[in-house]
Amino acid sequence: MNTFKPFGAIPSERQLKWHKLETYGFIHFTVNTFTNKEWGYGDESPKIFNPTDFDADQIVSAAAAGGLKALILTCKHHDGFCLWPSKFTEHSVKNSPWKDGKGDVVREISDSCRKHGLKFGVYLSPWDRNHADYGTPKYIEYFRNQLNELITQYGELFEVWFDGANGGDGYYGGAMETRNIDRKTYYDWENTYAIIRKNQPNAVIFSDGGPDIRWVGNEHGIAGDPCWSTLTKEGRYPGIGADDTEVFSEDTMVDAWASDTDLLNHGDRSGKDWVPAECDVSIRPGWFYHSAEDDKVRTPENLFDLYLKSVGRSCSFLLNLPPTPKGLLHDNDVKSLIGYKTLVDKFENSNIILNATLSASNTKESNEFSVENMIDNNPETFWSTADDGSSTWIEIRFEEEQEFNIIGLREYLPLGQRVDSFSIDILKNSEWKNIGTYEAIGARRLIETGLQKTTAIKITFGSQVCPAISQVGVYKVKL
Ligand code: FUL
Repeated sequence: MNTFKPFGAIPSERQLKWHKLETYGFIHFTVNTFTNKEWGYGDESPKIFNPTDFDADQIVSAAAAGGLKALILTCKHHDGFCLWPSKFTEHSVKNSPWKDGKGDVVREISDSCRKHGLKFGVYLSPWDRNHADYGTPKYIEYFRNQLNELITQYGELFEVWFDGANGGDGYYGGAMETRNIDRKTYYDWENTYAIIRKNQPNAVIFSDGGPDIRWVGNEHGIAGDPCWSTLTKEGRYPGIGADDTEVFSEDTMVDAWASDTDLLNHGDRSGKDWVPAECDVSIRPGWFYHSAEDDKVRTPENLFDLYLKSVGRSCSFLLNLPPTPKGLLHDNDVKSLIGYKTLVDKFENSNIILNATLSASNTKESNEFSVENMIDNNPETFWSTADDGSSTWIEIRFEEEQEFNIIGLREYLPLGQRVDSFSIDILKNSEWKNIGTYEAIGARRLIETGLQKTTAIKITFGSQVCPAISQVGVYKVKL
């Protein structure tokens, strides 16, 4: 529709689809759910995996009620136990008493996701503390065989998730030793990614090194301010930030990436590639279910705050929901999730932009790029100005004084992240008063301005090329 030249790195088709999801969930479920651990050593008997009331629909419908658009399941965590009956190992559900060894958690969750209109993704831990061959080329064959099963047998996937924790002590078929691998070369990532590209061209691949989606550098669900969607991918791979001599453990794993976390948290404005961040966090302190944490479930208010600090900083919000040993989500988690969705809905419904009159410093050519494009609810249309890259602005005027505490903006992503900075002014006693200056917009920017009262808001953009703004909103929520 336009004659624009994109600015800097731009997203791929699969990344554009992913950007639309914004919030989705993680399901951490494995032998750890039954041993009350976070990381299994790999020596757990498959017999302990026996969820008495497993109900994929209860889990998926709760996620849907929380507004989540997709789920990623830990098909295999570091302990190596497979939630599907893989042909390539005995260490799976086929040797557990659950459904007499005929069950398949991956099948049930993926089917239920489709039934409830959610997309489905897989977590396959590259590290396997159970497998005797871990550390040798034979394990890579095994790992790829498993990847192949997951990407060919469970329908379309939206995301494939690779953890950076690779190597350390484990059971390893009885060897009970520490095995370290060269994270850069061992998995031959380029050829491993190629298997996914061939079978699941729409799936984004996640790791702390990209290639499509990057880790945000912490497990608290909080993106940096600003958080650019760009970064240079060259030389990056899962586990890149980790010190190779580091032996991972449950306690040190997050700190292990310390050297790289700042870059992941903020991105790089001059990065050559589009690699947006995903903010993962659990609804409870642990990734797996522990009954001792039943009263430590995040509140709806806390989840909404994380939404503002993830989706509102141009990233996705990946919220973990761990099933209990019964194979269900706990009531406390479900309640919180529904409360959170109510807050998100209230926020969206508080947008008063349709009561306003919009104007701008100038508008590019015809009506095709008019200010109305920012309030038409159509992500494919946008406002833009003459191509001079100087500072440009929009004005939002109300007939009567209005209260607000959040300003929202979206850029039209196919043209790249064009805006460097923007500042917000409000009209006070006939004069403009600045209430803040910020960097980066991207997929969605939500700015908490503190409670403001005014009849007019002016947003001035600083950019090297004309901006392409697809949405503006003015909201008032209880924070
Ligand atoms: C980490 C893992 O080690 C945790 O157990 C969890 O799966 C989290 C999402 O990623 O790196």
